[in-house]
Amino acid sequence: MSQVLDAMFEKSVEGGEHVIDQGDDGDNFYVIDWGTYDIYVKCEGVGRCVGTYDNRGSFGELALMYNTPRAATIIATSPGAVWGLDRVTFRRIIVKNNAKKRRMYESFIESLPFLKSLELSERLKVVDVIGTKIYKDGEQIIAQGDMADCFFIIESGEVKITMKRKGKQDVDENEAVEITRYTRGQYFGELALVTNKPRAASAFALGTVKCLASSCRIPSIGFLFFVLDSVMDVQAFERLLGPCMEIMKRNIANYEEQLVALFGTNMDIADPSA
Ligand code: 1OR
Ligand code: 1OR
Repeated sequence: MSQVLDAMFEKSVEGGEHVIDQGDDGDNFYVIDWGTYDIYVKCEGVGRCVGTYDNRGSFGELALMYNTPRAATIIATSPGAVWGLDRVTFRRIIVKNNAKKRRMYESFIESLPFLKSLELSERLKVVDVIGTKIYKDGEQIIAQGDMADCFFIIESGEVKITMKRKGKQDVDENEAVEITRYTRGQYFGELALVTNKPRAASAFALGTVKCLASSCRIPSIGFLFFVLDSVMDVQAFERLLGPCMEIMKRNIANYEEQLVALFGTNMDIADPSA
């Protein structure tokens, strides 16, 4: 941690400034301190805005991790500041850490049915952006109604998913209905990322649970989590799991059928246009 902190430098950014240009060689990895940034990707020569960062997140890791040209252009849409980490330090720490994680998780990731539409190399990239989180018995992992920024795959233990009835969002968790349980190899927390809506249900650990997850970010030290643990944020989720989206959407259609069966309403968990 101290190596990373020592190596990081602050850089002020003006509105309109290109922090990264697509096609360039990678020099630094950046963590947003503040400011808003657009992500542009060229398609047949024309730049298209594919996403934004709003006062948090990080970018510029791909070119450094995979020795490839910059995959996108990042333009500040307001004044702001970023923390930079140079390529050499980034590679020394992150790439070494990733190699360790790949050795640990390769066979587990390969066994996950919902990732089967990804090539092996793409699956290994999923490993690069996840960290491990351990929850104690009874601990809440997801709270219904919260905004989402991460997604979970269970490595061990059991997770209970509960839901409050429509119009009763304020009631105690005790009055929530258990709707399903998940164990090793299953995932949850994808719905809010796919639909861009608040969490549709709550998740609790039953016994000790170990998840592969993005570190749910604590704003002030969030960037350290990224550097040390890696986060699977919304952008990384879309970029890496795009090919699995169809499987996830099919499963979401199942949630809706179950919802009607349980509560007699579809509660609008997924926007049909999403
Ligand atoms: P980099 O080193 O290639 C540009 O420099 C950075 O933009 C890249 O690392 C990522 O950190 C960030 N596709 C590629 N790069 C992206 C994307 C992205 N989003 C953020 N970056 N897509 C957008 C996904 C919402 C996929 C577009 C097809
Ligand atoms: P999320 O990001 O909305 C809560 O956070 C997670 O619970 C959700 O993603 C799913 O991964 C998971 N309806 C909605 N979410 C569900 C459901 C579900 N089951 C699991 N999750 N239904 C249950 C179907 C067996 C339908 C409602 C009864």
